[in-house]
Amino acid sequence: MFSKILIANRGEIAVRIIRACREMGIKSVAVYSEADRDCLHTLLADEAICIGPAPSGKSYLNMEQILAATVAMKAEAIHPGFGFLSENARFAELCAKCNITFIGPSADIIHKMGNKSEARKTMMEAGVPVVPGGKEPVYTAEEGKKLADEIGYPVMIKASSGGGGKGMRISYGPEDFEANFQNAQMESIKGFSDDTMYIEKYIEKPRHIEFQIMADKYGHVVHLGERDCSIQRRHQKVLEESPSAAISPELRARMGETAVRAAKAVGYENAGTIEFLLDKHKNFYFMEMNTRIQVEHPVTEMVTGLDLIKEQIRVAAGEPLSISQDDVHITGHAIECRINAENPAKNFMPCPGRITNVHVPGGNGVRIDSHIYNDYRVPANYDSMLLKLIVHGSDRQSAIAKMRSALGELVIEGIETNLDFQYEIINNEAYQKGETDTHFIPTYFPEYCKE
Ligand code: MV4
Repeated sequence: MFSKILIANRGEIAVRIIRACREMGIKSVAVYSEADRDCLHTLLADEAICIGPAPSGKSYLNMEQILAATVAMKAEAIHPGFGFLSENARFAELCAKCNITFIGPSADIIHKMGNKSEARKTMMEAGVPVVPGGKEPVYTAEEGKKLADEIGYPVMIKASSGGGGKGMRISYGPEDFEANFQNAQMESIKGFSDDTMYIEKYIEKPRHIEFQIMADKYGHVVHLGERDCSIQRRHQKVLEESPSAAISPELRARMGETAVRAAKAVGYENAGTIEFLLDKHKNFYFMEMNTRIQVEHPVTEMVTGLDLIKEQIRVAAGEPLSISQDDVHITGHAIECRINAENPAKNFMPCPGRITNVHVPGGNGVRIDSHIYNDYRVPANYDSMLLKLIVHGSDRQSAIAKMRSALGELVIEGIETNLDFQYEIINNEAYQKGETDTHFIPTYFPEYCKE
């Protein structure tokens, strides 16, 4: 086992990883930017080292600086968390070259899955159902239109390097295809320096269902059930839960087996997520694979009883998985609400500033993952997520009741947050009935979706 791990991240997830290290008897090293001297991860780690100025590009994304810090602090491994360098194949490669263990899959796999059209092709060849559409990428509107005419409208035009809805357009018919293709491709060239596009059938009002998988170095792969992440605003997840209200044990078994097959097809190692779209007829289609631990991993931890960060560290150190598929049991229901420093009344504009007072809920089945504290100043340089409130109940209804109660107790003063918006979602009748798809927020909260 490692004796020291450097955490190449900040905030809530860095704190989460420090705690896992401490429980495992592993020393933790925090890295921090000049804006994060007083951030909880900096204060909580066994050691901390400044890696540069506030802008991410000069600190949390500065590969050379982070590798130099790892060598200087004599850490044997780096946990990248999510965001920042977590899905950067070049960084994983550099770690390998420096003889530092990157806690995640190999650079090869990160690279392969980062290319969405290649991932799609790999999955098709492995017999994993993908959204109907082309097998090969396209580079011109002319090629794209030919394919779209074959698939049948509406179609989704997607950038191969895309993510977070960037470089993505719907085309409803041949008359609007070219303009949408050009716009999507231009966005992709600007954002990702890549003109590679692919075309899929447009799935109307799908659910976003993702399966957590975990794999070791010996070819063992397990799935840990699904998370329903359909409630999103502008491609940002707002609330996640496990299990999904839409999935029967039979469907879970089939989708889970598919997720395991997808992971095995690429020789996957460490934690990963297979994203599916689930249509109204309960057909499921592979969409993307995320090669990192995700923000919403706690809901899976609550219903499986596993610690995914510890498991990541163990398999990265060469230990076999601590569980087989038969040991995985989904118990009860978990929901996570992301509490962000943003103002719903002002188009969810980020609202950094000083937190004057925090009071967090507690009790049976209530978990808080956060880095905030009284008098903490939220810097403007980074993501606005402040706190994840996660509850675990015996079933969906009791988890909803627990979340409503916990949200009511949570107090964050001094800055604007989306706490009231989360409360409105939990109290929404359609939400309570489990009627959630990717259009949930625009459908029930149109006032929050004005441009
Ligand atoms: C789709 C889709 C419908 N059909 N692809 C949005 C982000 C990107 N990762 C993929 N996305 C979608 N792809 C096809 N063929 C609908 C979406 C989509 C969506 C997906 C998951 C969660 C929220 C969403 C909101 C709008 C659109």
